[in-house]
Amino acid sequence: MNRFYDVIVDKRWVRCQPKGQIRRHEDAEYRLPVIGDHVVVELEPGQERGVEGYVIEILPRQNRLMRSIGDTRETEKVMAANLDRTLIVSAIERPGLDWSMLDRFLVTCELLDISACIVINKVDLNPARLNAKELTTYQDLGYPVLETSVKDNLGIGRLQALVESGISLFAGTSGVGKSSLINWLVPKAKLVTGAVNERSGSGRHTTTTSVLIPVKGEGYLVDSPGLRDFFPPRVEPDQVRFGYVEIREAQRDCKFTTCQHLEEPGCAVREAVRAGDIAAFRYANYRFIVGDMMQRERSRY
Ligand SMILES: Nc1nc2c(ncn2[C@@H]2O[C@H](COP(=O)(O)OP(=O)(O)OP(=O)(O)O)[C@@H](O)[C@H]2O)c(=O)[nH]1
Ligand SMILES: [Mg+2]
Ligand SMILES: [Zn+2]
Repeated sequence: MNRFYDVIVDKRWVRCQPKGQIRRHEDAEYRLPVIGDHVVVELEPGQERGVEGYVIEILPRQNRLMRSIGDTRETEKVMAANLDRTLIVSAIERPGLDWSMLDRFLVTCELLDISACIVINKVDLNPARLNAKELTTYQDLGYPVLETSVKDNLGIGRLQALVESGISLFAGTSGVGKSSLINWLVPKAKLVTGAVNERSGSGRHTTTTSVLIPVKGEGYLVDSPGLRDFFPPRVEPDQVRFGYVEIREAQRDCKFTTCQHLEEPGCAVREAVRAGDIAAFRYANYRFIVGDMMQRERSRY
């Protein structure tokens, strides 16, 4: 695979290729550079057309965003590294909101210790949808929720303030407006954006590779290709509970410290769901993810 990696060296973009040795790294995660990586390059211009250097080492990552892919989610993929935040972008319509996917994304960020923000774009298409009770739930849990419309020029100030430092990854389904939002923040980025299929309401996977875009100040934005779906990387089923802010809090009162909040007696989490203190849709997603992790554990052996 002859992929190129554009690396910033002394404020200048340098086109590089990975050197063979990194493919033999003992940790499979470190065999391919991902966006956001800090790398060691060997400058060697003129070796091959357009190539100015080689990536010889990937420095240890402060964090990395991962997801599982494949029908049985057997493969794990590192999406980006050294992120200061992930902006999970959804559209109010075309395509519409998918709360379970958003939830799986948020849980992943919690488990991997990456701060997550929720961006609801295209509010011009149906402002009334902003009253959805799920959005209030997320706000109450402490997640920043930004409402934007590129078309009506709404919400740019808050978005700008949020991304002015550090690395911000824009992620989400195809067609939600990730590239449009980045163009709005950095007009000279001139990213290609694509229309959404009128009939199916789904995007067309316009962005095909992740790109890093410097933003005024000292921040970087990462545009990424639209995801068809999103599943967390594999964790022990009994770790999923740590991905839920409100479950972490409520489980202190469970009878057993090992409680997974499924059928155990004296479960404070299920009690909180009954009382309406924990949103039923969040708990339902929790059960789904735990079930999925159990299933994956079984299919490994
Ligand atoms: N009505 C409306 N349309 C928008 C808004 N933001 C983006 N769009 C349109 O939505 C379509 C998809 O936008 P993109 O920016 O290409 O979406 P994307 O998330 O980058 O899609 P992929 O690259 O395929 O993942 C384009 O036709 C945009 O013009 C908005 O706030 N309101
Ligand atoms: Mg795009
Ligand atoms: Zn419990």
